[in-house]
Amino acid sequence: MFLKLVVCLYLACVAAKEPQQIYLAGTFPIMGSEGWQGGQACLPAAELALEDVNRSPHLLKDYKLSLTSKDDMCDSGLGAYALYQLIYKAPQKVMILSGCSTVCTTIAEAASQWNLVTVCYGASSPALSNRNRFPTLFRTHPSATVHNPTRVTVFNKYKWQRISVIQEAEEVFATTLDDLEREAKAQNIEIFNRQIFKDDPSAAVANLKRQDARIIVGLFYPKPARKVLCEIYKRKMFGPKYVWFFIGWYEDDWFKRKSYLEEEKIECTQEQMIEAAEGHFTTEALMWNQNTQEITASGRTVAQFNESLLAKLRQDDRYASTLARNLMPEGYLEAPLAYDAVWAMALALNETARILSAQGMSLVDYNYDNKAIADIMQQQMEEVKFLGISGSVAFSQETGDRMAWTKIEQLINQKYEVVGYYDQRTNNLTWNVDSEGNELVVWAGGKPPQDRTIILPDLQTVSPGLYYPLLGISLIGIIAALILLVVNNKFNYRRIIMYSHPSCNNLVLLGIILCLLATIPLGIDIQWISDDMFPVVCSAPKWLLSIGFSLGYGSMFTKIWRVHRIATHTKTKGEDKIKYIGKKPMINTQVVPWKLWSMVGCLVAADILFLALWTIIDPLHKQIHKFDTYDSPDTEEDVKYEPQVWVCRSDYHNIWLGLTYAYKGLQLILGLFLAYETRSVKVKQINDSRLVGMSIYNVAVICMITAPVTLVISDKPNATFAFVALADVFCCFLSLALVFVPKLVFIVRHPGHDPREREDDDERKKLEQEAKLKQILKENEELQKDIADKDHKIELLRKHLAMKKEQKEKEEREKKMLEEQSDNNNCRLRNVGLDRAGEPLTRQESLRGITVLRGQVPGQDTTPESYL
Ligand code: ABU
Repeated sequence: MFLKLVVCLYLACVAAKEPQQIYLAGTFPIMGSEGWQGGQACLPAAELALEDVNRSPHLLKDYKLSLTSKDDMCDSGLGAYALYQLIYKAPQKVMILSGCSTVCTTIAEAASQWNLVTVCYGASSPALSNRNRFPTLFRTHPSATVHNPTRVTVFNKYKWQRISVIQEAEEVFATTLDDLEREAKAQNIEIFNRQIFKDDPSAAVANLKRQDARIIVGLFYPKPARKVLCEIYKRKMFGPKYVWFFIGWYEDDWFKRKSYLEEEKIECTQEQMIEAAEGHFTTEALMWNQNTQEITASGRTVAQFNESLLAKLRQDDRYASTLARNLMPEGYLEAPLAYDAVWAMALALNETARILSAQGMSLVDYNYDNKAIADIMQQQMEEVKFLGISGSVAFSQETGDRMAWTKIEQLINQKYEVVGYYDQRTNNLTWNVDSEGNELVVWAGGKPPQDRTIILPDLQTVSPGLYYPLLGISLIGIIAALILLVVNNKFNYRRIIMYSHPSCNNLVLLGIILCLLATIPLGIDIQWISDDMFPVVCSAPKWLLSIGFSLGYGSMFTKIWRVHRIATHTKTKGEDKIKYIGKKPMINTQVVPWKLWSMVGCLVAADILFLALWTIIDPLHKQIHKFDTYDSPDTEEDVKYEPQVWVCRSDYHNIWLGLTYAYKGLQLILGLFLAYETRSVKVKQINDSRLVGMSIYNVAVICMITAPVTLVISDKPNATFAFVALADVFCCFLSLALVFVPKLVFIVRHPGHDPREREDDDERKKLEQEAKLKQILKENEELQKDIADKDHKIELLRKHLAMKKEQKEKEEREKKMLEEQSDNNNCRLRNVGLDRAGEPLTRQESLRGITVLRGQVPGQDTTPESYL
């Protein structure tokens, strides 16, 4: 009996022993205006947990767990201040409970210095998963990164590949987006636009619009979210073309509660906010155990917890009125996390107390310098595992994070409807459907929007209405040139062709054909050309026009050059080669064909060399020039058209072009000069030089206008083609008309009889007669000389005779005198003899008037002569 009494007294004594007070320090964001003010519902939930812990017979039975709390307003500065107050002010705190990410980051980093375990119920920042920086931190709130796999899975579901992001400048959101970027990249989804803002999101939203953002993830606290939504409304970034993803833990009426809109001076009306918010998606980690009837570790079901929480909230005047309208205070969603955070701390402390008790210590022995007890607490926290109001609670040793389900909601008719769930552990997206198997998601445009405006290339090619007529004209020109080529060779025996240097004209025609052929690749529809063939087709006009120009213009240039050479040469050295037809001078000289050919050959060779060097060193390739987009005429389709021009360019295109223009320009200018200089010169062997000169004028002027203009309009295929092809066709046709058509017309008009050819015969006869006359005159001259010689001789003879006669007469006179003196009879004999003969004396006269008297002296054989 006595023994029974002693035992009873002992038991009564023990029972009467007061439980030891241990304290938790807590910060709750309640009255702030920025960030998350989830303490409003989380503080009552934590208090509820404390009540349940203290009531529980299995937990901390020798202790009473109390909470000393302060409002940190989700402000890191205030949070730090609250921490120091709570730590430095008695009583001793064993653990810290904290809320939003901003404050949790500050507190958890500092608390480890006091060997304090921190548990955060409302911090989602992925930055908090860094065990090195936050070694004593645990949190019941899932990391915001749990939303990212969910988001990426939804992006994949709707084949959205180009995502934009707008975030408030807070570490929690920055780190969440870093993680989203990693997740997206792993799935080949591009986060192509990331906008950050601090207070005013207008510029950031404007940038999103400007950059054609369509699928946009917004990460911000509720207050900036309202500002963003108003900007969305102002910029009309809602409706069928846009999809917005917001954070899911905002209050259900965050976008339309009048008091918020008024307090925060939101520049949009409630109706506008509702209109802009309609259809947006939210992702949210499941913070409430979905089985509301399941009994949790605390002995409560989720439903009972909810009931008790609401009852507690209703006792608070601040929330009573809104609760009456079924509007929950901020943090209601996270309330189970706060409850489970306290419960987890209690469990860890309970185990720590058990361990300490075995070592003859208790929790009250803990102080900020007691690392040993702190380590036990830390270890026990890591091992906590229980079924909480928020679901299964356990902490990852590496990060202290929770794994959780996420739900996807859409605002349909101002109400959040759960449209799907995502299980991070199994990577499984469950998309809710109605009884007919249709997805619950509602699309404003009847179908999921595109992730970008579809920009369709509008390839600007030469319009067929322009191409085909010019192609037809070019082909006619080619046929005409071929006919003229035949005529030029078939009738090359005719003077009009023979003296026009037909072989040179053949080269002109060949050049014209090449130039006209260039029209084909110049305006061909390049979209049908394969990439391999593109450089060939795009460089073909350059080759054809260059070589064609060198052949055609080069031949004409060479002719004019020769005419100029002959003219200048004749002036200085060969006046005799100039003939006058009427008053016009005509140079008649030999034109050696090889000189013409070699010059044209040099020009063509230079061209081929230049083009070959261009092609080898810096080949032409496709370059796409894009222009400002324009809207599709069909407003229903989300399409814009982007005009594009495919051009043929080298890397150093302008240098090559400059060299080409310089070289060809020189030819053109020189051609012009020579044509002008030889405008009135006629060379018989180049009878068409003046027509060629006229052709050179035309070609030179047209080319000089066309070349610079094409540089300016090179991005306009129709204009460029029209300009180049017309100039090409015009030059070719003009050359044909000036140089060849007159010959053809002449031959047609004079099929067998060429008046100019008769002129030729007459001229030949005249020349022959002239030569004969010359010969006769020469002979005459020689004869004259002969006669003069002979006259001279006659004169000499006459004088000689006269002298002889005189001498003879003198001798006779002397003889007669002698005879008369000696013998008078002998003197008479002579006269008698002559008379007797009776023969008459013959009298003869020479051409020169000399009279010769001849007679026979009787008895003598000699016939004396007498000259008178
Ligand atoms: N669910 C509230 C999260 C608040 C924060 O991370 O700051």
